[in-house]
Amino acid sequence: MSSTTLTSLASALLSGSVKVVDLTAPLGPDTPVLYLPPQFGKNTPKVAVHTISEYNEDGPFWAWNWLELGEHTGTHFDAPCHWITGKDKENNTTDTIPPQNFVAPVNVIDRSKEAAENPDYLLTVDSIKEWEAEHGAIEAGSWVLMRSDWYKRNGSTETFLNADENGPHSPGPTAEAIQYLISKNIIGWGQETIGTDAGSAGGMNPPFPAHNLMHGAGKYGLASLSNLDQLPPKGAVLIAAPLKLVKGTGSPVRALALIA
Ligand code: 23J
Ligand code: MN
Repeated sequence: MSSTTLTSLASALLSGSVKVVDLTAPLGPDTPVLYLPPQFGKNTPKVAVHTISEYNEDGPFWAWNWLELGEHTGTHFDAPCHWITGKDKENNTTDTIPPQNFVAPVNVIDRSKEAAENPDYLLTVDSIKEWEAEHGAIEAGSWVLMRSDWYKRNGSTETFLNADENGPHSPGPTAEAIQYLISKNIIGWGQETIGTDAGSAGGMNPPFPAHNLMHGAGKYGLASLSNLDQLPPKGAVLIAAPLKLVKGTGSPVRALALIA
């Protein structure tokens, strides 16, 4: 790569012709967290912020806090070791993933209309192929994100999880769609809902296919993304780096996109 590429990027950032879009939801005690029914075991806690000092007798000139925070909370990254299918993959933890993988091109499939009409909407292989016919092929090494505008519900756990007596209702991919994306050798799959899978995914084959299949292929996930309505279908660059947690299975991220 020539140095002029970076020089022109730097000046484009300064002039504002390249913009930075924040794809991150606010992270705090009100952040919705996943709820799994008892047959699936334990749940992750809500965020808690504990004050150490606040310019007082506990620290006269400074304020600082410590956090109680699940790895899979808010806008977050799923590492391959998160799922049993990815547990023996190379470089499958947040501290061993090559940093080159944290910056990549991004494809955004807008299915917000479909999700508004049907909260159980599932993205299919045919629907991805239609998108490719219109916008161009999904290239190896790129992210694929589904826009659903679901992030607009993240102010409340009830609207975000959207559960009734039959379980949660939120959009996501079919197992076949994930298989297709893996065949394209993408770097990862992400969406705006609480996790990378649909609300109905516990009953799919395999259960939670975005987790099972993507991580089994050594690939990554991004969940609870925001503001995907500000991205073009193609041409943006996604920056999403998890904390370098030792043996981490995932991590909250500040996900950013560069758009021109
Ligand atoms: C554990 C079990 C099921 C799911 C998840 C975690 C997530 O969505 C996650 O945050 O990885 S669906
Ligand atoms: Mn996760």
